[in-house]
Amino acid sequence: MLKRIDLRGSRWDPRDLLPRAQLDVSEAVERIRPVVEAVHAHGFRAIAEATRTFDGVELSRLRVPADEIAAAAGELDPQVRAALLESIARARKVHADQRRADVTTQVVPGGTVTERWVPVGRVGLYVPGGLAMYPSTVVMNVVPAQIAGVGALVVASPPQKENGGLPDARVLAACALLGVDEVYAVGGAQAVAMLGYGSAGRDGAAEADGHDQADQCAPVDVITGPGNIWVTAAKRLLRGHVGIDAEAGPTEIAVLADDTADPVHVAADLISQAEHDPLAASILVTDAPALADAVDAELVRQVPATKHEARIREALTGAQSGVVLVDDLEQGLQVVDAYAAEHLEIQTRDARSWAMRVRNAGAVFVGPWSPVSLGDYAAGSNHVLPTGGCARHSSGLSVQSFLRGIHVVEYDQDALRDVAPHVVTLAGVEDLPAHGQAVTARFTP
Ligand code: HSO
Ligand code: ZN
Repeated sequence: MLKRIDLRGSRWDPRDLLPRAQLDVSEAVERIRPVVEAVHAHGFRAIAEATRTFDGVELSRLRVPADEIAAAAGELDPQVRAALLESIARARKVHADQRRADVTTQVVPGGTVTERWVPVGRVGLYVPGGLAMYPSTVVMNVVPAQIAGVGALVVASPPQKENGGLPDARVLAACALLGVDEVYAVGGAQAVAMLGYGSAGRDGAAEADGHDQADQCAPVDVITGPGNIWVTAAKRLLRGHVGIDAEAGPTEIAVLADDTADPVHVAADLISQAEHDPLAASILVTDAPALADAVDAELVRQVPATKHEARIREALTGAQSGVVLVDDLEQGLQVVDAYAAEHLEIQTRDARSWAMRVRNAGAVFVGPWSPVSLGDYAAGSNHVLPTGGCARHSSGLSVQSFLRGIHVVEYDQDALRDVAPHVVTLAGVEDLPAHGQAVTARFTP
């Protein structure tokens, strides 16, 4: 079922052999620009208008009442509740250890630089409604923000006609379990614009429409969370005005395996991420041709039994998926490093030591008992990870994503006097003598 790429004995650059799906966001940016500008200008009036047009819902207010959020948690299936609570507890445990301490470096006697890690003031999390509705993603975004200590955390999610114009009940329940009580029933580009600019508007239209203080969404400093192409486009448009997380592309799994891997497991794992999206990439890199054959046979056996067979088949047979045959695991490591997968499984002898040599991957899953879907839900790790090769330069979502490092510089008179000649010299080299004078003025009577 998987296309085969044979790199044995070859000197080809493996990067040329694994195409990635491309999404054209720039065109979508032009389409949503008027919506974003209208929300900036008119606030609530424009949000309500866009919601009428795109969601077919008449919004009388934006904010979801607290009792509706509590009710959604109350009605949650007990098994789902227990699973979400376990996922939250494990994620909290891992993310709590990520919190960086402030560090003071004594540069010279009397001269220090302290790096303070300061949480972002207000964070907006966009949660999609409809098809790609993942309560687990609410957990993965909210937990690191809360542990970072952000001042406020608000959620925006599209109103659902079936839920009386409220966001999806499972989204509301996840918010309740996480202690998030500021939730807005707004979706799409208008939600991103509302998070970035607030709902008050600048021209009084919102006020004239009766949009009162209690219903207002104040602007946030950072927006995170997945979304469709319109949401992604709106985030791209607002980047700079607010902080934005990485753009999420179709999900990816690469498996580096040798002849000890179990083809049943490997096939199941390749299928698991293909289930997300017809554009998802599933890649097996192996030095064992017999394993490649066995995995393929397993795919042929397992795929017809899957619930989302059509999109799984499309993903597995797409240009972005395949088996790469390599001479040995050393070459395999080069291939997976060049690919820089969002998720990388190592199913080999001595898996841990191979895993520790990986340079580029969003997250690495080691050995036969650590499948990617464990990480998607309940390993404690974060599942918001860099896709499209961005693992070469970026990390997944973490506590760090919601902190800023501020350098606090404190020198005393002697420490400044000592270094003054060097400052003057460098200021001279850059033809900025006033910089040097700002130091020397302190020592000239
Ligand atoms: N594998 C997805 C996350 C996810 N899986 C959510 C299931 N629900 C991207 O890491
Ligand atoms: Zn997944």
